Amino acid sequence: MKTLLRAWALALIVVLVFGVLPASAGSASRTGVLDASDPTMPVVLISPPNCSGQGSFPVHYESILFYVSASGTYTLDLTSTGEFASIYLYQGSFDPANGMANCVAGDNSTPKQIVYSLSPGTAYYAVVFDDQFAQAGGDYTVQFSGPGDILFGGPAGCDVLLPIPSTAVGGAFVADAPVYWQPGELTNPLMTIKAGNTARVIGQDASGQYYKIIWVCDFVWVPKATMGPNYDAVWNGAPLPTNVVE
Ligand SMILES: [Ca+2]
Repeated sequence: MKTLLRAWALALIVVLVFGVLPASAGSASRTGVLDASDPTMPVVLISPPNCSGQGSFPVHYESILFYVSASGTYTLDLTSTGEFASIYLYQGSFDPANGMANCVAGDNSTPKQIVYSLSPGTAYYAVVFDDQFAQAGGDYTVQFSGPGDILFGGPAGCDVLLPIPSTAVGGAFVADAPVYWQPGELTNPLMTIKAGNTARVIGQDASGQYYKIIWVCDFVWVPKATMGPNYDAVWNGAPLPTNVVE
């Protein structure tokens, strides 16, 4: 697993630092298994191609975080054991308890396919769920294709694999944040984190102008003015760290 994460991280670095596109330009696929070990969310009802409302029936799901390297129309094709699974697309962030928020597309018809216009610098979540009452699960494959590269940010929650200092505090983006590899060194092509997302804040730089945060399984920097406290139930508006880190 760690090797896979490193490979993804390396692909991101190659693209962002060197502007080089991976060999698999324009298409990529992810496979998975939905079963009782997966988390559940209240089902979001679908009127293809839209999400139409969140119900209460708990369904097992897996979320696939991905980015694209070029603007344009992308296609997500879902195949699964006996067509047991259906798919949602979330833009910017994904909160399973608040499933209508940011749900920009969904399909439960056959074939299961989402066609949507995507942009670089935005996080997308392809959420595959068990669309059967029995919740018996099965195997699935999502095939991604489009004009740019598809970059996987790793499984949701991969930040737990990074060494997180005990002083880290959850913060929330109050404005769209340009991402820096180092203080003063913008990512190129520019990566932007949209207002409303949340991230762990590690500390600030010596100049006091940037926060160091964890984002997509890596440490990056954002302008301090783009972040504020996270007022959720976990962080409850805790002040962001003022310690200087490198
Ligand atoms: Ca699973």
